[in-house]
Amino acid sequence: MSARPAEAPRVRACVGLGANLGDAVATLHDAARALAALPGISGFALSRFYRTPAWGVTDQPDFINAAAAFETGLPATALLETLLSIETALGRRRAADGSDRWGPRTLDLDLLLYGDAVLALPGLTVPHPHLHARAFALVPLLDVAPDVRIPGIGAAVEVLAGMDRSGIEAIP
Ligand code: A4P
Ligand code: MG
Repeated sequence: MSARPAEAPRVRACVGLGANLGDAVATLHDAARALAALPGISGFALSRFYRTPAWGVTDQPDFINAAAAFETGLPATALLETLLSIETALGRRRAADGSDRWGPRTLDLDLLLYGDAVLALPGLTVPHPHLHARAFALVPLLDVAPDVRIPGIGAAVEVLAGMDRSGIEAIP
């Protein structure tokens, strides 16, 4: 019998997409295409696109936000590296001193969930630390993963039910 390499376990990953500089809608479409084209991805789903008021640092343009869900065999750390390289390829530039935290950006890709994993690694926290506090992330997430649970928190749909989602509008 020939030995076959063990297949990596497949996990449903959920990624948040956001942008508020340049042609944000076009950039999010490009980012979604790049995600869907990753090797070994299956079951790719993309949410509607939403216009959302800026959260955190509010004195900046509205964002466009979306979410994607897919099955992958990539480990979470490799997936995050891939997300960061897609951000860079599509024009994201970061301030070296981190002074642009929560500020305007050409593209932000956040690993919201990686199956039911809870990770606290250098440079990678999953679930994304603010997911449960951000309607702009939860609304699109529920388009692609209506049954999803946030480990340690609960069903995403119930978390969103208690939140203010005013100003978040799907783009026709
Ligand atoms: N990092 C750790 N865990 C993760 C994860 N789960 N996903 C690290 C992605 N990155 C993760 O990120 C800084 C570092 O976080 C990364 O290098 C990675 O190693 P960043 O994208 O450079 O910094 P940031 O995005 O400015 O900071 P942060 O805290 O990630 O900001 P957020 O949470 O991304 O928020 N309002 C609206 N309406 N819509 C938005 O999309 N986005 C932000 C940015 C603020 N307000 C917004 C929106
Ligand atoms: Mg980020």
